[in-house]
Amino acid sequence: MIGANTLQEFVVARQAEFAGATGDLSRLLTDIGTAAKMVNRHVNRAGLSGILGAHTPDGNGSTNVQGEAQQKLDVYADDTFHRVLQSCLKVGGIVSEEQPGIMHVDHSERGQGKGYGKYVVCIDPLDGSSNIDVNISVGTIFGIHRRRTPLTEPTSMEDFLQPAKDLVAAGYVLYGSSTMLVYSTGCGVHGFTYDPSIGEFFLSHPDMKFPKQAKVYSMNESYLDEAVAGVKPFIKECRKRGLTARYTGALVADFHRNLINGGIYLYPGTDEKPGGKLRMLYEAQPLAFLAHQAGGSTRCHLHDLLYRTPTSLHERTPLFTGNTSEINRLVHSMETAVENITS
Ligand code: P6P
Repeated sequence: MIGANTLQEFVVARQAEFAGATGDLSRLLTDIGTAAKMVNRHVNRAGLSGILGAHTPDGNGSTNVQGEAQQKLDVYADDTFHRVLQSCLKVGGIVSEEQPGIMHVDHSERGQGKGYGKYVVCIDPLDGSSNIDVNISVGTIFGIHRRRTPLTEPTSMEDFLQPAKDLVAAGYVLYGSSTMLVYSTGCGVHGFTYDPSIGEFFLSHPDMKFPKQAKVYSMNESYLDEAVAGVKPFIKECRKRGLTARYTGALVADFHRNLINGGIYLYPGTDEKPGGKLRMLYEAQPLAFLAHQAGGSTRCHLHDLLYRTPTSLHERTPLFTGNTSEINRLVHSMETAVENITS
């Protein structure tokens, strides 16, 4: 892609490869890049700009729809992405980890043309926010679906409750030692590194693929004993095979490292929480889409997560994602464990 070095240049240049592309998705992806720059500025100076710590609107803490304590940066990131996406004529509705329901975006209210945009966005504005106060990486995860309902109507559940295989685009922003935006529109996975001195994302990782060999497994091993059958023997086998354990408490950071170095991320269901912790719409599904595009695989226990249709906006799911060879080993271990239990 000669000359397409910035995110905007690259997105527009690749748009030409889609027959009938109108530029709407390119505009939406560019707007997400803009919101990421705004959030990045605050994440990088959180300690200086009084934006660390819990969100206390009335002197008390606040919790999101998940019942999780909200950090100030959670609220800032959610507000920022909402504000930018709301002004994008291509967006008809938004579902966010930080909001209970669908946020409809009616452009006719602001005299900006008729009705609602043709895309919906599912977003975790700031994933791993408990890492903020201790200066460890955090991230944003997003998925974009084409609406299924008429654009003259407000967005509805069926616009959002779609399988990951039907995503139009997905990606993440990693606010780490450097800030990166990684996305796919179904034609490979491409990574861009932010240069704050210029205020642009530059193409740094074209066509990202999982390496053939995995080096890492990522799991909070305090849950190992209660994990679904087959996970524990798999982890023991990983250790024997010399895989290194790395777990940051931020899904985006663990996924990104495993995409570059080769690895598998596991957040299984347990006896107490069979549905696991992570959310389908704005954590598991976008990463499943990216993993597939990068030659990897994703399972929610034994099922291929790409084909699972969510039944609610904040549905949780067990999540195993990474190198296909590791996913296949894990699935074999879980199937064997089930056979042993039932035989
Ligand atoms: P635990 C962050 O809250 C998150 O959603 C993921 O980013 C992360 O991988 C996981 O939960 C951490 O959960 O239970 O290990 O603290």
